[in-house]
Amino acid sequence: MSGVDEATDRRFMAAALRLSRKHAGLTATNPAVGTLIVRDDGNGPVIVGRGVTAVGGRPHAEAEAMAEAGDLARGATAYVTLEPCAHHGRTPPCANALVAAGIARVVGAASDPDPRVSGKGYAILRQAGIEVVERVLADQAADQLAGYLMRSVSKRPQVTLKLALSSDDMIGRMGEGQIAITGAASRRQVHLMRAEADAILIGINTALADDPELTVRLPGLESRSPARIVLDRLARLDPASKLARSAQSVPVFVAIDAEADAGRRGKLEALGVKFISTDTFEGRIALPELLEDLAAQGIMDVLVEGGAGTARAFLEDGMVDRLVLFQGPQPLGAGGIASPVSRDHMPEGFRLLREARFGDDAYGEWIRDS
Ligand code: AOF
Ligand code: ZN
Repeated sequence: MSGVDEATDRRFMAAALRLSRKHAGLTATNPAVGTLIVRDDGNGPVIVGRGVTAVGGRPHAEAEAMAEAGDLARGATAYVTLEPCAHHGRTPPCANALVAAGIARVVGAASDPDPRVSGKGYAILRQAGIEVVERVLADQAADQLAGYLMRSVSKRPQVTLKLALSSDDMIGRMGEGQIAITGAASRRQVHLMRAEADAILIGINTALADDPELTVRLPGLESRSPARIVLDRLARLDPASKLARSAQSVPVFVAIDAEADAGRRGKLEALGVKFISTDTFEGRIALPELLEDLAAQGIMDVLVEGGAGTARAFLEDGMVDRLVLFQGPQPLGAGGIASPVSRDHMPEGFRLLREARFGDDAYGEWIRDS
């Protein structure tokens, strides 16, 4: 398939990137990768193998795709969203497996910063005489793999801060708990974001005021709820809360410090709640250290869902990488809690990545230029 035009390569890479999202949020500690094996026997290109990184991270995407392609892999092109691995981990290196299967051409999107792989994966392929094209839809791949790349390079997860704003840039009303600001279409989108994250994080004030469940409640995706983390220095989470009561089915981690009361801890522990011991600084959990800890456990993508205090803490510490705003059409007016950010008040260094509409709500996504 030499001499394939660039548009065809981009088309199949786009398909491989879409495919890779299938297991986003399910592959930690590994990145969610996609692979397509495509061959052209004279009648145009045909997909003969599809693979995504398996749930739990192994087998890798390439192995899954080649298993489907079988002998049809010989002479075919492999589209890989991440440089194929070069190391003997718990599975043999994908680069060697591609060579052994007789793949003729490999088209890659993102390079792998993992020092065991970086550059070596592509080198193995080239040494075996395989034609390699790198960086096809590289920006799109870097966007999708942002959490993995962030963890590999900066040793912390990517933090996405999501806020729902009223038309007058408020995020709620004092003492009123959960109130509807955005509509059903936005809600579904938020649940999809949850499904693709490794963890959802909130502050104890939101946990006490709203009693949220923070699970994925989309038909067919109910099993995709990620772990839930509460910043709760003193272990004040109510044992009768939805979070604590559902800890057996979806993990709940409470980030505490040394002052947390042993009795409170015991009650939560009996319900299956787990604890993360953290350092505090001026009465606040040290976020950089907590994030480092989460990264060390393999977490790549953290979705911060509020409230105002937690959002502000992450922003002030410079720990927000991606900002997502859902803005409803109605004002909240007097008594509203002002959002720490809005369309017109973006923290410095953020640029608009995409905009959309969900029902009556406006959606905007900004990322920090590193
Ligand atoms: C691939 N294809 O689908 C993924 C890759 O612990 P291991 O042995 O599974 O290796 C983990 C590393 O493999 C991870 O850090 C990253 O470099 C790569 N992930 N590689 O060829 C895949 N998920
Ligand atoms: Zn691999």
